[in-house]
Amino acid sequence: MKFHVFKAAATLLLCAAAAGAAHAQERTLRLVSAFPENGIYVHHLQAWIKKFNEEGKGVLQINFLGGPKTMPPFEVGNAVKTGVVDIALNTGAFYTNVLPEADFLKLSEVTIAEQRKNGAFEAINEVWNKKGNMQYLARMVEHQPFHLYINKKIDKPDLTGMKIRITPVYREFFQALNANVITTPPGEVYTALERGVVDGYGWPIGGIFDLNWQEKTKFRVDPGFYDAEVSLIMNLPAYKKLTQPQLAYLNKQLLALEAQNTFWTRYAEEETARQAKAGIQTIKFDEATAKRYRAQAYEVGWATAAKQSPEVAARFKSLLAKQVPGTQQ
Ligand code: 173
Ligand code: 173
Repeated sequence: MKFHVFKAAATLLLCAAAAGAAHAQERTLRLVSAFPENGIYVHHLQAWIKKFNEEGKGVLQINFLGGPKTMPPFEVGNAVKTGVVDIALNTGAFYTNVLPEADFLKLSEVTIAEQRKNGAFEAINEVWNKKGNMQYLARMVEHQPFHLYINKKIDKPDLTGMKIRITPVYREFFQALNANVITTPPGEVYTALERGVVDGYGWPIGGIFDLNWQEKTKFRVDPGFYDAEVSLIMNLPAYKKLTQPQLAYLNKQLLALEAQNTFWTRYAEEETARQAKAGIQTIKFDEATAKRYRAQAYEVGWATAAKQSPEVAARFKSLLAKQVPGTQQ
C-alpha cells in the first residue's frame, strides 16, 4: 500500500472510531413521574427536559416515559431503587414504603439553595444512598405550603366525624385533629369527592384545578403548613455509571432547574386568587388558633419523624427547621 493511501485509510478509521466514541458517550436516562401528566409539576418538568435534550446532544438525554398511566405513583420509588427506571419525579410521601425518611423533607423551612450550602443536601444523600439505593438529585418544587380543603364548614381545627383523603404527608396531623383518613394517589381524589367517600383532602396551595377538584371543593382552611417537596431522584448504580462530562452536564441542568424555584411563589399567589374566583371560601381561625394549628403541624410532623427514624430526624431537624432565636444550644 502506498503511504498516502494508508494515511487516508487510517484517517477514515480514526474518524469512525471518534464518531463511535462520541456516540458511546451519549446516554439516555429513563424518567417516570409519580404525578399526573396533565398537572403543573409535569408541565414544569417537561419544559426543562426539552432544554435538557436540546443542549445535551451527544452527552446525555432524558426519555420521559410518562406518569401514573405508565406506573402507579406509589410504586415509583421502588422502581428507582431497583433500577426499573433511572430517574423519577416524585415526592417523599409516595415512597415511604422504600424510605420512611423521604417524607421528612416536607418539614424543611430553608430553601434548597440553603440546603446545598449548610450540609443538608449531603445529609439527605447519605441516607438516600445507603437506605434507598438512590441519589437525591434536585428539589423542583418549593414555596408551596399544604392546605386542608373541605366541604363542611368548621370554626375550629377539629375534624371529628370527617373523612379526609390523605397521603403520609398529612396523616398524623389530620389524625391529631380527629379526622378519619383514607390514603389515595392524586388520580383518585376527584372520584372520592364526587361520590362523597371523603369530605375533604390535603393538597398544596397550587394545582387543584389540574384535575378539576375546584368543582367539588367548598372551603380551603388557612393557614398552610409544611412545604410540598417534589424532587428528582435517581437510581444510585445508574448515577454512578455517569461519566465525568455527563455528571457535570446533569448537575448544571439540575442547578438551573432549582434556580427557577421562585416561580412557585408567584404560582402560589395566582392559585390563591384563582381559588377565590372559583368560589372557594377561605376558613380562617383567630390569630392564636391559627398560630397553634401551624405549630401543631410541625410538632406532630417532627414527633412522627423521630418515632420512625430518631437519628435521621434529629439530624434533619437541625439542618432543615428554622432555628428559633434564643433556643439554639
Ligand atoms: O417499556 C418501557 O419503557 C418499560 O419497560 C417501562 C418500565 C417501567 C415504567 C415505564 C416503562
Ligand atoms: O397530597 C399529595 O398527594 C401529596 O402528598 C403531595 C406531595 C407533594 C406535592 C403535592 C402533593
